[in-house]
Formats: sequence, structure tokens, C-alpha cells
Amino acid sequence: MANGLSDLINFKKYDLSAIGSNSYKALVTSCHKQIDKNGLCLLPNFVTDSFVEEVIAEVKGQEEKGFHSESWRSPFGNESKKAQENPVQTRASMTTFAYDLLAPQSKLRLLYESNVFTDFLKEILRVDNFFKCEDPLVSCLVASCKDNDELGWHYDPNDGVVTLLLQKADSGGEFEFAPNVKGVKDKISEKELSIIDNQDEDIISLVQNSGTLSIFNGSNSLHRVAPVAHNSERIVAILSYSSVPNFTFSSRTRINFLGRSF
Ligand SMILES: O=C(O)CCC(=O)C(=O)O
Repeated sequence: MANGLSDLINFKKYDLSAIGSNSYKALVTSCHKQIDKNGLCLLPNFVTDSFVEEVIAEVKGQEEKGFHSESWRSPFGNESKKAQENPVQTRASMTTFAYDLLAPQSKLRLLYESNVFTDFLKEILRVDNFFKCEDPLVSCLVASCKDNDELGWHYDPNDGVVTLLLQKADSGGEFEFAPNVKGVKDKISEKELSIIDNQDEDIISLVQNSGTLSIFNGSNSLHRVAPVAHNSERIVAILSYSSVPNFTFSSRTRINFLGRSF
């Protein structure tokens, strides 16, 4: 598979086939430095131009199969003690395209299914157990935000989220991150409230262009995708992993994300 990977990954910058080489080790070290500093690592131009063009065309070619949803949730997690303390909610509004819409030879599917790529992520995240999911719908989905769509401030239930930006919005749609602000688990801080209110000076607005791979630990860091404005569109692939092999999501999660369970 390593040969085929050069059609997917920009090997000039990120030669994942050279495992064990000095350049590979330097890449891993630089990713660790980024994660240690802010809880996230950005790899610009990670995939080839043809990857981006083909996957966007693939999704655009079946626009009517996308599932648009709008929901409100506690940024702290609906089941958390913090959610009981304060009823504040943030909005998630987007159109999602399920994994089973990707063709067998889709470059996005081939990247997700590549063991070389999974091993690379595992090394960046420094975890012992890291597996791609076996979910036919949610494993690797594409999310489009346009016309005031957004993914409001939230913590993730787990670390190790991986996204690949396919298209940047012309206006809005920035990925914003407030590193390591969770603090005391059961008590909301002024800091968290000022972030959710978009007032905090420690919010980092990240530079992501099409082809940027982002790997982040979002369970301790509030983050969001700001509302997309002026008829533009942001398109991102969201890749899911698990600490156990053969993981599939519940039907409830599938229905929430994609409007169907099979
Ligand atoms: O769409 C993105 O870039 C971020 C996705 C995100 O925040 C998440 O999956 O938790």
C-alpha cells in the first residue's frame, strides 16, 4: 500500500513510507512538540492536490444524499455535572455524508483504510491502542458547513480526533481552539464561560487550508468551527478511531449524525 499512498499523501513533505528514517523521526518529533504545546498538531498540505479535487467532486456529485441537521447541546457534554450547573447550550448545524457514500477506490477511503496512515497517527498520539473503526457510516464522514452552519464550542468525549480540511470557507468557518481549559472537572470556570461567549483572549484561531490534516486532543480543550458566512462552504473529513478493534457506533449515534442507522 505504501506505493499507492504517494497518490494520496504529499510525500514531498510527509514521506510516511520512510518509517524509521531520520526525516520520519523528525516529522514525528515536530508533531509531538505541537501536541505538547497546544494539544493539537496541524500538517498543512498533507494530501495531494488531486486527492482534494477528487474527494470534493465525489461529495458534490451526490449532494442530495447529505443529511442536514441542527441541534443544541451542552458544550460540557449533556451528561456532565457542569451541564447540570449551567444550562448554556451551543449549536451544531451541518450536512454530513456517510462513509458508505465513498466509492471503493475513493482517495479518502483509501487513506482511512491505510495501515501506514493509522500507524503514523498512533505514533503521533503516543497511545498503545489505536484502531480505525469498522462502522459502515460514521468511520470516516464528510461534513459540509454553509450559510450560517457551525459546530459550536464543545469538548470531545475522547482524545485523538483527526480531521482533513478539503475546502476552506471564503468567509467564517475558522477552527478555534482554547487549549487545556477544562480545569476542575465538576465546576464551570469563568474562563470556560468567557470562551463560550467568544470573549477570551486565549482562543487560538487556527490556520487551516485545504489539505491540512489536524490531529487533536479535544477532551480538555474547548473548540469550535465558527459560523460560515456569505454563501461560502467549508468541507471537512472527520476520521474516527477507537482504542478497541472492530469498533462500531450505536444506531443512535448514526441517526444523530447521519439520519439513518444502516
Ligand atoms: O470540523 C472540524 O474541523 C472540527 C470537528 C470537531 O470539532 C470535532 O470533531 O470534535
